Amino acid sequence: MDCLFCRIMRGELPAKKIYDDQDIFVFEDIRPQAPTHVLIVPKKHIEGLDKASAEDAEIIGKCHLVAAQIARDRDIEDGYRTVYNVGPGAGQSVFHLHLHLLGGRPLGWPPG
Ligand code: DGP
Repeated sequence: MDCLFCRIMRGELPAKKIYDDQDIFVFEDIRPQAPTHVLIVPKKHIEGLDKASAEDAEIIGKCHLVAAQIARDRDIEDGYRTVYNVGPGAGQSVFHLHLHLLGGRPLGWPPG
């Protein structure tokens, strides 16, 4: 499939891999917005949270648990954020579901 993140996961494009299992691939964001900024990506091609269905519930939950484990490993549990940008109005630019994990600096609220 001609999808940027599918191509990264197939190894056709380079990325700094953090974690890989049968369901999930994690790599460093190419334009980090915080000292930790990684993308947690289900291997299943789902275009975005708005396109997910009940059968995707487990993988969506697993993405969050992987995020929590990475935050633990990186010792950023003082404060981190997980984010799905959904739709162009929220800044979604890659239409393959991905959870942002941001941390390692103070995070303001509300986000922009
Ligand atoms: P979003 O805007 O929510 O769709 O997030 C897409 C993120 O993907 C954005 O933070 C930048 C990142 N990104 C885009 N292209 C690449 C790439 O080729 N490699 C990596 N590692 N990250 C990318």
